[in-house]
Amino acid sequence: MAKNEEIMREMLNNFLPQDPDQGMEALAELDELLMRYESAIREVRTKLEILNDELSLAGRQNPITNIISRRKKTISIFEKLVRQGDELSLKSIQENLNDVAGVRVICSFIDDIYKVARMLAQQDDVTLIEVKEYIKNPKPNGYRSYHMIIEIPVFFSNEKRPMRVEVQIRTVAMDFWASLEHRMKYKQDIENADEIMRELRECADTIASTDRKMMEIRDKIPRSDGYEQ
Ligand code: 0O2
Repeated sequence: MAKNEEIMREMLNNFLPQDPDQGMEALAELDELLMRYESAIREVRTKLEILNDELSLAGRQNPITNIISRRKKTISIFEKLVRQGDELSLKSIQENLNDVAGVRVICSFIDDIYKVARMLAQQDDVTLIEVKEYIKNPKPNGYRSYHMIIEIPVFFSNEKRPMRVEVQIRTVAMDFWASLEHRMKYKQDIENADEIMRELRECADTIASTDRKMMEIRDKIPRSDGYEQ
């Protein structure tokens, strides 16, 4: 049996009640919860798309170049709960995991990141739960990104549910770096790992100074549409 399947079986055994009827009910409830996270992702995407459209209608450059989203896979949800030493239950998923729903926003310039973050956080149905500022305080490996955990109400047929979404905002260059660096996470016995990490760290610094330089250059080029930067 494949390792993932084995882990999944073990986790489901712990998660599901022994009684088959109750087990089916628990699975249906898990499906429903996951559907709710997917709905929350759609809401956050729509908010971001509207902000971007509005800014582009006003004749200014779009702050957002791309939006990517994902709902964490069921096995990764269970694995993370086990890793954190948390109970395997629906309540535990909602209380202990902030990243079941994830939205990644890619911007052209560093100041766009803060603009988008501010605009999103100030909407009155958005509650800002946590910010991780990895741009001003990069991780030791060079990782840069602005992370927000937000809570938004999602309306279903019979209730309004607050749902948490992790929003990661970064520049195109930061995203390029993070995608390559992410490969290191799944390579345990890679040759020259120290050397690769040192090179990645150097690239992260180069990217950070290029991102800053690009803003400076942008500000020197007059806009042709008469709008301010
Ligand atoms: P994956 O595979 O992308 O889903 P928490 O989520 O709060 O329990 P943590 O690590 O404190 O855990 O949260 P943090 O620092 O906000 O990181 C959350 C996500 O940011 C990660 O999710 C990655 O997507 C991204 N990230 C954080 N640090 C790095 C890094 O050093 N390199 C890269 N490439 N991405 C990073 P996951 O679930 O760890 O990974």
